Amino acid sequence: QAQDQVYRHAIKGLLKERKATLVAHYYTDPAIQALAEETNGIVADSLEMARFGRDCDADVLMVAGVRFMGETASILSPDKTVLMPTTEATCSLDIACPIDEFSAFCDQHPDRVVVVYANTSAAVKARADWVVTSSIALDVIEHLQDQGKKILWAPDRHLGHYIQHKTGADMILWDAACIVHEEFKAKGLMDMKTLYPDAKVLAHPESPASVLAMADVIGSTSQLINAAVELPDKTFIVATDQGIFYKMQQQAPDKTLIVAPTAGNDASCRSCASCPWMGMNSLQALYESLRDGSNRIQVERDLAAQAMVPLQRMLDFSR
Ligand code: CIZ
Ligand code: SF4
Repeated sequence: QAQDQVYRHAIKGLLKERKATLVAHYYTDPAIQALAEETNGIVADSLEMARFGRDCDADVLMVAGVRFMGETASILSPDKTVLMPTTEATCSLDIACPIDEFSAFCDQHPDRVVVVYANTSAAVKARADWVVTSSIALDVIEHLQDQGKKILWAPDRHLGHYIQHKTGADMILWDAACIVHEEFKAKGLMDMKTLYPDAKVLAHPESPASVLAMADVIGSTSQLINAAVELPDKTFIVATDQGIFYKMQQQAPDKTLIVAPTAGNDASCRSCASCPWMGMNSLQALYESLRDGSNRIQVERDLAAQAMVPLQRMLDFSR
């Protein structure tokens, strides 16, 4: 705790000195989210992180999150130095969608518009027609559906399935999942609802269909936070990474927030609603990266230019 105070103080000094802005995801350590807020940075979902990073006036962006978020920042802000507390923080969706296999899959379906989730490598984005985040995925697919397009969706199959179910769009799905959301269990949720009969269920669409079927609100991180604030209910069971509770409780201080159950017992719970890669963003790692200018993220120029096309489409669409 005392050590944390030392890091917090040192990080604040270095952010000023380096003209750096801290951009943190909702799933990172609350201590890092608080620092971002106290230093005119931002705590946000991946779409807002990208936009804020691009538009803010800083020489250095310190991106606390997972690797694709640093890559996106680098692509959108070529004139800023992008650092991360760690370059080891990846994502099970990114891992499960390697560019060679993905590109071959796209080649097999030349008649389809390629839509990829933001949680992918720069190379996968460069192969796509559209990039989307969970906050705008439904709107983009509806827009493409209105134009009569057939869609190839990657990588999250739960989110893809949810959108397909909701819109009836013609979609084929890549087969990958988020190790955190995949662990939420309908059976456990059922039991929890009998314990809290008045609670409303808020779920991220990366959760399995059986969990989504029990949800009162399905949405991206920012949409779930808004729901907790705006709905009149007092108690919410929340199926997404626990990191979100920092911001959700701050915005909805009078609400009771409960983490949705993961696998039935601790032994079989791999992530327990807490992303191991997001968890690598420690105060110490952040401090050292900022002090040394280490863990710089740079996307090669030609690749960045290609990935920029579907990213720009996303940003223009969401405006
Ligand atoms: O699960 C993730 O990594 C999310 C929700 C990313 C995002 O879009 O903010
Ligand atoms: Fe990837 Fe899931 Fe972690 Fe988000 S929470 S970074 S989707 S593994």
